Parts: sequence; structure tokens; C-alpha cells
Amino acid sequence: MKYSNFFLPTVKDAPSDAEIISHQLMIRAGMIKQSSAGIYSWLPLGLIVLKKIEQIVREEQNNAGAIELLMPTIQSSDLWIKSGRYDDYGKEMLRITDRSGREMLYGPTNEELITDIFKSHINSYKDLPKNLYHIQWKFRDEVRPRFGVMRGREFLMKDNYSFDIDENSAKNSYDNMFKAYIKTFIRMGLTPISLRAETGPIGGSLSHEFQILAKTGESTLYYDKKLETLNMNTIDPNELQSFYAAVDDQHDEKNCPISKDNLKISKGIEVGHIFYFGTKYSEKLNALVQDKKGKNIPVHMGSYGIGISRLVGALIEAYHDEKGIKWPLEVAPFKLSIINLMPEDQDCDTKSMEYYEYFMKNNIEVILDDRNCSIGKKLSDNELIGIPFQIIIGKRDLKDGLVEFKNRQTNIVEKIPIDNLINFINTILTK
Ligand code: 5CA
Repeated sequence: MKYSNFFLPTVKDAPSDAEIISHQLMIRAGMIKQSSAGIYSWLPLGLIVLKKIEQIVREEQNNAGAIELLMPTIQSSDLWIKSGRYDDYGKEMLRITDRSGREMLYGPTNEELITDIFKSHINSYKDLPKNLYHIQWKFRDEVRPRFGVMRGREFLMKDNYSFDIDENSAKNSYDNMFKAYIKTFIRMGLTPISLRAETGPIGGSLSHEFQILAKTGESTLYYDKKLETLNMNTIDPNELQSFYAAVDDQHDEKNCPISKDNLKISKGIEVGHIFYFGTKYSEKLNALVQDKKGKNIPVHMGSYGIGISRLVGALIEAYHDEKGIKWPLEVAPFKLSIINLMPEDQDCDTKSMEYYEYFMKNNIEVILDDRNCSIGKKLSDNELIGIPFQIIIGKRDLKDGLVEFKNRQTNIVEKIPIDNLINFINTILTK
């Protein structure tokens, strides 16, 4: 991508209602534009990151055996009346009347609709377990939408639903998702902390929320330090669920079961929530399956949510400095930024283009900053948008046969001989 062709409208100052750093940086880095309270347009840079996060979530869902489908955003009220949640959801649900006077709603979640799909097609234990997911926009008319995409009214969520013949099997499905969630967040470069949670309007008896650590997070977490050093390949959900973890209003210093030496206190942001609610919806919506003895029984269900759009903000909360964003490589909108400090200089232009074409040809996501603007603006915009690796091409360095390389995570700058640069980058990217 050439910066001059792209649409990346960076702005100097964030609006005064942007209270938290991720909201400020997303606006300043030209990632989103507010359309109305809690509702945003995703500008190209923001959309690339959103899609990257979505893809990691999708891959880990697929790896865990979940099957993707897509349900609509607009739902009919019928199923919600049957489940009893049409009234329970209150003002948070956006209600719409169509031209025929039918009551519709913009889905805040999908337990009812998926149960209806399930029951139309599956009626035997032989077809279980099943785990279905979709990635779709939700709407919740939050009383106080704030913090940008972290608490929006319209937001992108991955939600899936597991169907099992009994409680034992349902707990396996729950643990399978638990494991997939930990992997998903670690892949994004985040540190997930899992905590027992309230079930709220979703209902049920078992629930965990997943918070990721960020110094600027909203909740204070108290947890066993072992939760911070997980190995993605050896996750044991039962072991993790047995470790101590609590948010501040649940934590009681006097009755804390672990020693002070093992207790860590950090700030976190909730990015995922999972529930086991047994037959709550299947009974009301008549989703029955035949068991081995030929008896029709309500299917056992769980639901599992990840806030994909919230994760964009959460990642920025976890990775930024006073100059801007510092994307972890896995979710970065581009891996490399080639910054041509002097586009009007023939040598700078030729070298920049040579590198750019090489990376483009080799499918390495790169942005070439070829704008005719001041060096100061170029450098500060690049700090702001947080591409992990910067290749800075200036006239003086080129004369000495060098280019500058900056690692945005560490902010360390090195001079690299021009002929070694491609090898150097390839080595870093394969590490
Ligand atoms: N049906 C269940 C699981 S699929 C459910 O809706 N769970 S939830 O209410 O906890 O939401 C799941 C995730 O969506 C949350 O962990 C959070 O990351 C995200 N989320 C919820 N509300 C918002 C919001 N207003 N703005 C942005 N993300 C949100």
C-alpha cells in the first residue's frame, strides 16, 4: 500500500469526550469515526486490524471444532417472547417495527435464534455434540456508551453456542472453548486472566470471563501469578479454573486462599465471556433431542462470546506509549512501514521503491510512506499508527550505504547496510 493512495486521515488532537487512551489513539490514527453515540464507521486502518482479530478468532474457533454460520442482525420478536427475554432485556434492546407492523429487533445476542436453527435440523444424540458460531454485529442500547469501541452500542462479536446431550458432555464443550479462548488471546500477544463470573441476563450456573492485562484497564484483578505464564500448548482448563482470580469487589484480603507472594494485582479489560446454562433456552423453545433410550430431552447448551471490536481498543490499551500505538506483529495492520524521508530525491525514491516492490512481491504487508509532507509529520504519523517495524530512508544515510531500522515495540533504532536490509527483515519476521 502506498500511503499517498491510502485513506489514513490522522488528526492532531482527539475530541475532548475521548476519555481513554485507546479511544484517543483510534481517532488520532484515523481508525474510526463516530457516527452517533457508541456507533462508529471503521476507516481503512481500523478495518484492517478488526479483520485481523476476526481472522485469529475464526482460526481458533475452527481449530477447536466449531462450525461457522451467519445469522442476521435483525430478528423477529417471536422467539424472544417465547424465551421470556423480550421483556427482560428492557431498554437495552433496540426494537423496530416493520411496515407490516411486525415487531422486530436488532440482535443483542443470539441464543434464541440459534436454538431455533438447531431444533429445526437436529433431533438425535447421534448428531451431538455441535458447536456453531458466527461473527456478526450486535446492538445494545447501553445507558452510557463510552470509551470508544470498548463500550459501543453497535459492536462486533463472535458468539457461539454448544449443544450437548447431558451436563458432563456440556462441560467438555465448555472446557474446549475455555482452552480456545486462552489460545486466541495469547496469539494476539495478550495475557488473558480467566475469572469465575456472574451470568447476568444470559443466565445459567457456570460462567467465566476473560480479562486481558493492560495498565490502563478498567477493572482491578487479584489472581494467582501462575495465570500470567501460560504455555499455549499445554493448557489444562480444569487446572486454570482452580487457580484463584477475582475482581476487586469479589476479592477479600482476609479470606484470600493464596499467599501474598503468589498473589498479583493488575488492571484488566474484559474481552470474552462464556456461559453454561443447561436447558434454560431449549426447554422454553422446545429444542429436544432423542437420547440413547429413545426419550426426548431438552438439549444442554452453552454460549461463548468474544468482543472483536472491543479487542481493537483493548490491544491499544495494552500496547501504546506517549507517541502512539505499538501493534503486536500478529494484529498489526502492516508489518513494515517504509518511510521515504525525501520523495523528491532520486536515490531515496529508487531505494524505497526497490524495497517496497520486493516486500509486495513476497506478500509481506507493507506501507510505503511516499507523501510529500514534512519529515516531522511523517515520523510522528508513523509513531502514531504503530507499525511494528519502520525502515527509514534518508539522503545522508543512503550516501553512507545505510538505512535506519526502528523497532516500534522497543523503540530501538539501528543502522543497517542497504544490501543487508532484506535479509535482516526476513530474519526478524521469521523469528
Ligand atoms: N451471549 C453471550 C455469549 S455469546 C454474551 O452476549 N455475552 S456478553 O454479554 O458477555 O458479551 C460477550 C463479549 O462481547 C463481552 O465479553 C465483551 O467483550 C463484548 N461486549 C459486550 N458488550 C459490549 C459493548 N457494549 N461494546 C463492545 N463490546 C461488548
